[in-house]
Formats: sequence, C-alpha cells, structure tokens
Amino acid sequence: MFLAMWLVRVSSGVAKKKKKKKKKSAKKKPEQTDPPRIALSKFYPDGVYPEGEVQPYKDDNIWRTTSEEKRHTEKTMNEDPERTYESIRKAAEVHRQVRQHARKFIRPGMKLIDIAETIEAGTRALVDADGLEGGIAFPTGLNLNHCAAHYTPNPGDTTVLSQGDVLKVDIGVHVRGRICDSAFTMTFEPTYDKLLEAVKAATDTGIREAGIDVRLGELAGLIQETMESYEVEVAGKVYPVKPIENFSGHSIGLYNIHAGKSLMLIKNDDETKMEEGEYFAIETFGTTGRGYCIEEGDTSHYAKIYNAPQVPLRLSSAKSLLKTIENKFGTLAFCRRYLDRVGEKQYLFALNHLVSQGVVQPYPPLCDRRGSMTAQFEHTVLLRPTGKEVVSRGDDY
Ligand code: A75
Ligand code: MN
Ligand code: MN
Repeated sequence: MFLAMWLVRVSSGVAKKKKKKKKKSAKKKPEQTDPPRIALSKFYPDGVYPEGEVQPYKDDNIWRTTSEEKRHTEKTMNEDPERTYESIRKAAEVHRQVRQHARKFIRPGMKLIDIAETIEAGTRALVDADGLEGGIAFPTGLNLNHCAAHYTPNPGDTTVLSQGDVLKVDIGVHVRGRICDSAFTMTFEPTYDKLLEAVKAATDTGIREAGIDVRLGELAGLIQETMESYEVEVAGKVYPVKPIENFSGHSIGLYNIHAGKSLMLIKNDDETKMEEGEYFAIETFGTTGRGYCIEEGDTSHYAKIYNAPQVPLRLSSAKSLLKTIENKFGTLAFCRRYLDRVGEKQYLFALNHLVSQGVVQPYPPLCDRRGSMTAQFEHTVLLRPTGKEVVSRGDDY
C-alpha cells in the first residue's frame, strides 16, 4: 500500500528555528496531524465549535437580524444544556478538516477505493466515531465524469483516477444525528474550469437567495438562471451548462438525509416554503450532457427506510443483517464496504431480500449521457431565527 500513514506533526511556522521559545506558563495547544487523526474534541474541550458563515435574511425578513424576540430565541438555544447548534457545527468542522486533507492528497493514479478509505478514516478519527453518537453520515461519494451521484467503490473495485477526470467528492459527517452534507468537484486540468465555476455560482445563488418563507419553486428558478448563464468550450465545441433537472437539494432531519422538501434546479410551481429552524442541503449539479440522470451500474449505497413498516422476515440471514444495519447505521445510509468492515460476510442475497421486502432502499449510481461531464457543489445551511448559517462554508468553497 502506497498510502503510508505516517502521523506527522504539522508545523505551524515555515522553517522552525532554534530560537523558537515557549512560555512555560502557556498551555500546550494540540496540533492536528497530517493525515488528520486527532479528535476535534481535543481542540474544543468546552464543546463550543466555530460558527459557519452567517448571512442576513433579505427583503421581508431583514427585521429578523435585530429582532429582540428572535435574538432571545437564539440566546435560549445557546444556553440550553443541549447546545442545539454545536452538533452540526462540530460535524461541519470535521468536514472542513477532512476535505482540506482530501484536496491535498487526491491525485490522478490513485485508486478510488483508497481515496474513499482515507477520507473515511479521517472522518472517523476527527468525529471520534462512536456508534450512532457520531460518525460517517453516508458513504463517501466519488463520482466520475458523467456520473453525478451515489457512487462509492464497492469492495474489489479497481477504478483509478485519471488526469482528465471530473471528480465529485461528497462527504457526510454526523454528530448525534445532525448531518453535514457537503460536496465539491475536483479536476486536474483546466478544461472544465467554466463548468465548475457555473455550478459553484449556482449553489451560491441558492444559498444567498434561500430564506424563511422563500418558495422552493422560485428559488429553483434563480439557481437555473445562474447555471444557464455559463457555457464551456471543450476542444473547439461550445456546450451550454445545464442544471440536472431530476436532481435537487433537500431538507435534512435527525438521522434523515432527506426530510421531505426538495429544492429542484429548474423553475417550477412548488409553493412549499422554507421554514425557521430547518436544515437544508443546498446542492446544484451542472452538466455538458442531457441534463437528466439515469441509474447506471452496480448499487453501492443503501439505507433503511426512515418510516419502514415492520415486516415479518422469514429469511434468517435477512433478519440478522437487518439487526446489524439497525445497530450500526440506524436510518443513515451505508454501503457494501461498511458491511464488510463490521464483519458481515456473503450478505448480498440477504441485502437484496431486505430491498425486495421494502425495508431497505437501494440508491444506485446516477449518471448523465456517456461522454458528458457533470459537476456538483453543496453546502449544509441552517435557517436560524436571526440569520442563515452556512455551516459547512470553508475558505475553499
Ligand atoms: C444516500 C441516500 C440519499 C442521499 C445520499 C446518500 C438519499 C437522498 C439524498 C441523498 C443526497 O443528498 O445525495 N438527497 S436527494 C438527491 O434525494 O435530494 C440529491 C442529489 C442527487 C440525487 C438525489
Ligand atoms: Mn451530498
Ligand atoms: Mn445532499
């Protein structure tokens, strides 16, 4: 394995000189390692994590920023022993540190499975993974080129990243069921820079225009306008950047990646409003292809259906596998690699049975037309009473 895992102390200065002295009284501040392996709780012993980017509400909701009532609501939430916002903020800080490392170490020539495992080892270490108290919220999406969502390598997958690839990295972290769902796109050549720029701008429009009482159908129109104002030239041919029409952002619930509201990428007549206190994954996808994705290839992602009816299972292997799924993942999404690592063997027949019985939902890879290229940017946003908090915002995207 060429992914040697030396835990190297990251030096804060450039070249350390001898004269560097430390005040004896000053407490030693822990430093993160490279690769990151020190639990975040070490850096935040009081359990208070950094706030994300706060954006003010607009138009009819400007008053919220200064409202005594709304400010009081938030003060109460922060004084609550539960510290309502700290779970999502911790998940987001783990996300930022893990992806910062990912952006450094991912390069052409690597196997996707090694990339996934490195990212996941980082998440588990930083969040101090502990059953359903905290850990990976869903399998690491590593979608290449015309494939846009829900692909992660299955055990034995030998796919290698190439120089000309467009790679979407979708990482999920949760703390006590609060899910940070955030994704970015990487390339290793400038060919698709405009595509990435279009999608980043469309996602930022979605974030900027989101707010309490904003209608989802109208917000989709603004995302669409931004995306469609770009084109990308590849080998002398000009392609319009299209939003993927059957993809969407979504509300997020506790241990529930999709809590019921969808934010489409094309203007529509959905008058459903965003509401105070909701968590949203604002994500957009652009493509040089059809603008429509279909299922392609073997399924890697699965999840126990959130409101699954209790069905009597006759197959003992399926019963036992369902117990494992409930214990290890609850209603969070998982993949075949995760079943392997918790010690399940020859589970495919039982897994397919759970799918056919309507207990487990498969999420097959979703891809546009072959030869096209797709890009994605995604952030988790919290609609606080006084402002929008883009919890996953970093200095990268
Ligand atoms: C697998 C389960 C799941 C996911 C990711 C993990 C279910 C619904 C989802 C997602 C997700 O956000 O990727 N959300 S979604 C969707 O249905 O709104 C979003 C983007 C592409 C396809 C579907
Ligand atoms: Mn995602
Ligand atoms: Mn999402």
